[in-house]
Amino acid sequence: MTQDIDRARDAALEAIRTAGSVADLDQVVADHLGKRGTLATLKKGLGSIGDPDERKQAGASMHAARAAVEEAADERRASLGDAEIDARIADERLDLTEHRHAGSRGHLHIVTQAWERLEDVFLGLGFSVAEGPEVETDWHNFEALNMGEGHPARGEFDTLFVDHVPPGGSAGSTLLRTHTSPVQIRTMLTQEPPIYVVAPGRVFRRDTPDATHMPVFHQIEGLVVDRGISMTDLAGTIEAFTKAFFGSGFTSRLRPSYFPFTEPSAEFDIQRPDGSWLELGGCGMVHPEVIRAGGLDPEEWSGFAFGFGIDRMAVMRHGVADIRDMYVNDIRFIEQF
Ligand code: FA5
Repeated sequence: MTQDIDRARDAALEAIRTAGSVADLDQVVADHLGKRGTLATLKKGLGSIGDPDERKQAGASMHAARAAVEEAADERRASLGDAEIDARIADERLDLTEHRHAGSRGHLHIVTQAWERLEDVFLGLGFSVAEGPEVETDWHNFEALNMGEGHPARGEFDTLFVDHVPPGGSAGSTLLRTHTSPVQIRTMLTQEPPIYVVAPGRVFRRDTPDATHMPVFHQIEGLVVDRGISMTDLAGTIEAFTKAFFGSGFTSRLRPSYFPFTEPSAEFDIQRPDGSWLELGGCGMVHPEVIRAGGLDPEEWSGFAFGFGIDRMAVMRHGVADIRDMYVNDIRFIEQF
């Protein structure tokens, strides 16, 4: 009997050792220790051993065998469990590190790239870069640009005002610039003509974000003031820019429009190689009143100005469907450009 018990124990121990999973092990335990298992069946036979000493010895062997099998099963379960948990963790592991390229140094944002390329193209056409503040006075942003108080065109710019009253000024006279056009005034007031400048920068409007609008966006302004400047110079500059920036397959056109600070005024569109037209921005001959506000004599000096949205331009160049995509900072979007 004792030999049978030892054999059953060894068989159980071997099966435990080779069990490949916790489920296998459960089956092995059931087969050997369970109610109908090998050891249980032998245990039932203990009562039929006639000799008390032999029965006692067989009982002790049975006890030791079950203890050995249980202990071995517990150990194996622990190590199989650890291995399975490790395997499951490895299997279910999510790569939360979005930045996958070790050593990648990143790059400039799509709008910054467009901004810098625009500067490069205009520098190549002989322009220099001018700047102005983002927090502006009502005078530079509107008044000097021929939009006096109550001018209906002011309503087209949903203006964000700054809670600041300058010395000698009045409430509501400080604002976030609604366009880059005030840089025209600042440049004329500080530079002697001839003036050939572009002024890229951030502008602000109380616009609700949608596929083509942001409340904070970017424009680039162009201003030329010289002697004998005409609308032809404006059209020629726009055309040279269009070809340099978009490629030789692109062309441009001017359409009559209205801005208080230019006369005549135009919208300019570009034509893509597929023949479709896209509106890019506004332009025109600088209004004599604006030349005067810049401290210059409109009898002596004439000029043209233009302004367009850098964000819209980046959207067009890269075929981005929604302008907001450029500002949610999803690395999967940003990485593409
Ligand atoms: C102006 O801001 C004029 N200052 C442009 C100008 C300059 C005309 C010099 C004449 C001479 P407008 O409001 O149309 O014009 O804006 C110019 C461009 O800015 C638009 O064509 C568009 O490309 C861009 N833009 C306007 N609003 C938004 C917005 N909310 N989000 C993104 N881009 C915008």
